[in-house]
Amino acid sequence: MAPVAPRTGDAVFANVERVNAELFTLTYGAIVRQLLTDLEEVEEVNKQLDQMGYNIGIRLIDEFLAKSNVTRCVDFKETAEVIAKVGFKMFLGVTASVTNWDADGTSCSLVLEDNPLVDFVELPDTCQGLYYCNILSGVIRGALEMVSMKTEVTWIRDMLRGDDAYELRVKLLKQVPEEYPYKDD
Ligand code: MYR
Repeated sequence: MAPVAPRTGDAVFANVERVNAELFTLTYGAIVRQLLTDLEEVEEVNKQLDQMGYNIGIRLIDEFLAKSNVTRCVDFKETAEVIAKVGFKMFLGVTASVTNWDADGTSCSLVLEDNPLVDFVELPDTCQGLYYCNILSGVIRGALEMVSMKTEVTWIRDMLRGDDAYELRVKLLKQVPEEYPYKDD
């Protein structure tokens, strides 16, 4: 019998990460399914997923800033790149492309070719109108609000609805200037 070769640390870690990712994906699916059962209306499920994401986003920003060492972005264009390349990588394990900027640089699209949230997912016809990944729009909205940016985040394309990619539109509505905490005398 061939001896059992010990797996290297890297191989074990990669396996643990894969299992964690699958567990995360399946858990998210179970949450969506439960919301569909409890709330019945797909519109209500969309709202609830967005709100859950927002609640996560307002907390997750601290972890993001602490772990990423990202400093203040010079403008919204840099912020969008940071979300797409650093934020998505950190929390979803994938990156997004930033495209379709509007003329004044306050609206852009984040396009995901690969979306781990939808592995194993197939939506039945009864779920028409569901934005399955709506938690993500809420996360981005919540996280940005904590760094003084009010945004509107909406889905433009969704592969679960037959589109060719996942595309989120992020629109900067208002940048609240941070207050200087001390009074000048
Ligand atoms: C700043 O200018 O203060 C830095 C702003 C960086 C904001 C980054 C927000 C990260 C959001 C992560 C979203 C992950 C979605 C899965």
